[in-house]
Amino acid sequence: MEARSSSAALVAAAVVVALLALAPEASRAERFIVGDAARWTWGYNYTDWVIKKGPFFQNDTLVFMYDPPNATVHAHSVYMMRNAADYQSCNLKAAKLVAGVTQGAGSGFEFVLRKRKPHYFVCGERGGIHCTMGQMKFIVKPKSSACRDD
Ligand SMILES: [Cu+2]
Repeated sequence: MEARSSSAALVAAAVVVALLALAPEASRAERFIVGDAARWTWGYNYTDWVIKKGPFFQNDTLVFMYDPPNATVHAHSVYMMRNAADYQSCNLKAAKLVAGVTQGAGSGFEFVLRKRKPHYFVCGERGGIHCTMGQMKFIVKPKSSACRDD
């Protein structure tokens, strides 16, 4: 009886140690609402937002929040540009749809930064006008999660 309960305690202790070992990795990834209170909208400077919020690390999550189109709200979306040139010129021809006009509703659309490459995010609405005139564009290049020690 005594031996059984102490081995159960050992197992419990081992589980706690295993969970503690996992916890830092999980809790270190951060979650960002793109634009904070402004959310994903026309006319906000997301390039400044990235400078203010960065650096970003691998496995951080970006949350894009925007209302679905209705009588009073313009549609927004999220596209990823293939390269810096397309990003600069807001050329959507080769862009990849990340989140459609209804996907930013509710708790928003979550994008996990899994790769350590530049991510060129833009809004693809109105043929690129939200990107050019509306400043709905930003670049994030996540650093290795191993570098997160601040
Ligand atoms: Cu837009």
